[in-house]
Amino acid sequence: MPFLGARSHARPAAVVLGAPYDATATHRRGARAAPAAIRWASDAIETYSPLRGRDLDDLALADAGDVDLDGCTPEAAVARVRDAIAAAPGLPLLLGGEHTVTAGAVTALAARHPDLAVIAVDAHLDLREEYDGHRWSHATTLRRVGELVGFERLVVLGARSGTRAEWAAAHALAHCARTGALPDHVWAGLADRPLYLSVDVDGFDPSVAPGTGNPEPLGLSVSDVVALVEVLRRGRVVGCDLVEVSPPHDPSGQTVMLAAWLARELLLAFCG
Ligand SMILES: [Mn+2]
Repeated sequence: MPFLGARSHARPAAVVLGAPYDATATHRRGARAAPAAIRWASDAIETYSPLRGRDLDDLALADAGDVDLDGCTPEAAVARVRDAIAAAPGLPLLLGGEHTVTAGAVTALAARHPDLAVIAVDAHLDLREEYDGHRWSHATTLRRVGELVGFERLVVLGARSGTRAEWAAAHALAHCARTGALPDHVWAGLADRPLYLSVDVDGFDPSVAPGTGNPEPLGLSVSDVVALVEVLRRGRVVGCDLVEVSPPHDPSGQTVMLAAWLARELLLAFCG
């Protein structure tokens, strides 16, 4: 079942791509079920966004299905996502899967846009050098992303969990804050660059998005993230993702519904 409003197009302007992978999740697995669950939930919402005054039916939106990540090591999963994103025409929206898959998308887009900057919404800093013996892991993703694009081109919003060493490393970032706001001087350094937005759903408060592997109190509201999207759409977003939704930990379905809604909003905000 494709994402809401997606059809086959000769030249799609935006492409939804699933990355059902959760092999490095240590605490609670389940994110591999998210792409299918989010597509299913998208069928229950409208194609029209009153916030944007736009309709998904106005976009040439395609759904390229899922990247086959069965049995992949984290390195292989990142490489397969990289290749799938590199081959995707138009603006990619990657539906994780655990946060590890973001590194694949950023690798592909940084090759196409050498001055790419990355804005991550995440409760966790994900700046560990390695985790459980793995360099590629949900807990090291933003370290790998920073190595790819430069830590001075990486912003983390909603950040409120990390080791002492990660918080020390966060000083090298362009910006890192528990809130979702982008200060003017930070935005000034990003506004002219191609941008990638990675939304780890645990950046939201657990009261808003309980269905995730590692929920953390004191998170962002939906309005916070909508306000961030409103700022970013004034720039040039060339790709985005939504990761770490875990349907088995989402008993009411509210996190999956939020994810489907947010996916629609991201497509309508960033697809020209
Ligand atoms: Mn996280």
